[in-house]
Amino acid sequence: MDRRLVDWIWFGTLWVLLTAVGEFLVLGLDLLPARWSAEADVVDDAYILLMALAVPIFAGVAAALFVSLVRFRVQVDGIPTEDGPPVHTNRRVVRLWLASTLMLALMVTVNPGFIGLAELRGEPSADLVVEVQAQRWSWKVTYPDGAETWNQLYLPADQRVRFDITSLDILHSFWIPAFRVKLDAVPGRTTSLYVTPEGIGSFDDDFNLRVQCAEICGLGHSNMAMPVTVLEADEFDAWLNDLAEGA
Ligand SMILES: [Cu+2]
Repeated sequence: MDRRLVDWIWFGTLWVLLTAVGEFLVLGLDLLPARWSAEADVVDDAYILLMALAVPIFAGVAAALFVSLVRFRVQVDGIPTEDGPPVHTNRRVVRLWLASTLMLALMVTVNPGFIGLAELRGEPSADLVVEVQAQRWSWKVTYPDGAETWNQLYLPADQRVRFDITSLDILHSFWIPAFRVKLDAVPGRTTSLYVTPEGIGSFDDDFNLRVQCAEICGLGHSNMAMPVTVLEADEFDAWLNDLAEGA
C-alpha cells in the first residue's frame, strides 16, 4: 500500500480514538463541582460546549504529532551528519485547517460568547442588594437595613441578588466557586454582580459555597475566604431581623 495512505489511515484512526475518549470525559462524566446558582448552569454549559468543540482539534493535533514522530524519525543506523530533505507544506491541509478553525472561532464568539454573556448578565434588576467590602484580609458584608456581618455571607434562595463590590485597600476578587461567578473588588470603585442562588445549603455541605479572594493580595490571601449560607427566603428575613436587632 502507498506509504502516504498508510500515514493517513494511522492519523485517522488515532484521531477518531482520541476524540472518542475525550468526548466521553467531557460529555459522559460530570466532573464539575455542584452548581448552586442559576448562573452556574450558563457558565457550565458554555464550558462543556467549548470543551466538546476543542477535543477533536486537540485530538487532531496530538494524532498528527504522534504519527509524524514515528513516521519521520531517523531510520538509519547511527547519528546522521546532516538534515534530511525539507518537507513541503500540504496546502490543502493548511487551507482546510485555517477555514475550519476560523469558522469555529467566529461561532464561539457568538455562542457562548455574546449569547451566553447576555444570558448571564440578564436584566439589571434585583430582589436584594448586598454591599461587599474587601480588605486585607477579610470581607465585610452590609445588608439593606445597614446590618453587617464580617466573614459570613447569608443569602436567600431563589432571589436575584446584586452584589455591590468594592475594596478598601488594594485589588481583591470576589469569587464564589459554587455559583461560578467572579468579579474584581477595586479600591475607589463599585463593581456589580448579579446572582440567583438555588438550593438550601452552606459551606458545611459543599466547600465551594464560599467567597474566596481570587486576586493575590499578600500574606493572608489564601485565608481571605468566607462561608456562604443559602436560606429559605423567610428564614433569611428572620435571620436578618435578628441581626438588625443585635440578637
Ligand atoms: Cu484579597
